[in-house]
Amino acid sequence: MIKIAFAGNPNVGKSALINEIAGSSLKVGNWPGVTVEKKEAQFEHKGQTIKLVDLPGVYSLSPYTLEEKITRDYIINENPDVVINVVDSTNLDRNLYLTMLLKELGKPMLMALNFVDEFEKLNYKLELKHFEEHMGMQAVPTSALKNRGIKELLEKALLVAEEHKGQVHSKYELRVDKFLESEMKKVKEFIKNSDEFIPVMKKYSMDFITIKLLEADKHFLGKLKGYGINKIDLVEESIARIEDKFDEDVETVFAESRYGAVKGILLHTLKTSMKSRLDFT
Ligand code: GDP
Ligand code: K
Repeated sequence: MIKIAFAGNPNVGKSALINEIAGSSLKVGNWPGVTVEKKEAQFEHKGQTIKLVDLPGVYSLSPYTLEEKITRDYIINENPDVVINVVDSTNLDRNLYLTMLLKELGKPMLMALNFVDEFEKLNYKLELKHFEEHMGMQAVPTSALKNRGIKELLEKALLVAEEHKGQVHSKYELRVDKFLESEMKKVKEFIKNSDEFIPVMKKYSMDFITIKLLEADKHFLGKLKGYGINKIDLVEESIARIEDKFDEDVETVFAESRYGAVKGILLHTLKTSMKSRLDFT
């Protein structure tokens, strides 16, 4: 069975896309123990069983709101073969922050650039090839409303799944600030050489472990205690260097680095026309 999870901000068209792909096989229930709606579909396609899961719409992946916890835990624990990140293509600067967070989880990913019908009405242009290169994943323009790009989205998702067969984590490269990157490298070296981290690495991506350690994420540090891992001097030293350099806490530094990466990518790949700009002033 190929499991495909749909993740994105609220109202980006996740449900609509799943509806288009799955049609009558769609079932609506609740996530275990909570009243958050769960949409799932299972069907046969070219001799394979395909399962689609609609994750709750979220802006972030902290473990503190119910929706974010469901989305984050599903992706980490249930090992979907592909995560399709659905974005509103007319609102990329806002939507891609979550994309950066999803990438940190290190699962095979594909992007659905949804609302392409609206995107075209606005006369926006995206250099798709460059955008894909910078984002480090393939992206398919779709419109759930006009039934465009739907078949291609499913076919590409199956290819991404095939490419990553038998491996839990992808080898996607994160774009972060150069200084952060060098500090992350030191922490990664340490993790790779520590036996206690072997079971942790089976579950979490290297980027996720590293960033959560540097952010001193209370929730994640609590989980590490369960693996017998406590305070790590090398990490503390890295944290001190980052805070000293940026004069901000590490969580803020990483958040700004994600926004910076998104801004840089859009600056080089997205053109909003003069005409549409004038229309809105
Ligand atoms: P979800 O919260 O991500 O599941 O979003 P929904 O699937 O509920 O879609 C939110 C709204 O956007 C609904 O009114 C959809 O009909 C509409 N919608 C979804 N996809 C598209 C699209 O590609 N183009 C346009 N114009 N509307 C869309
Ligand atoms: K909705």
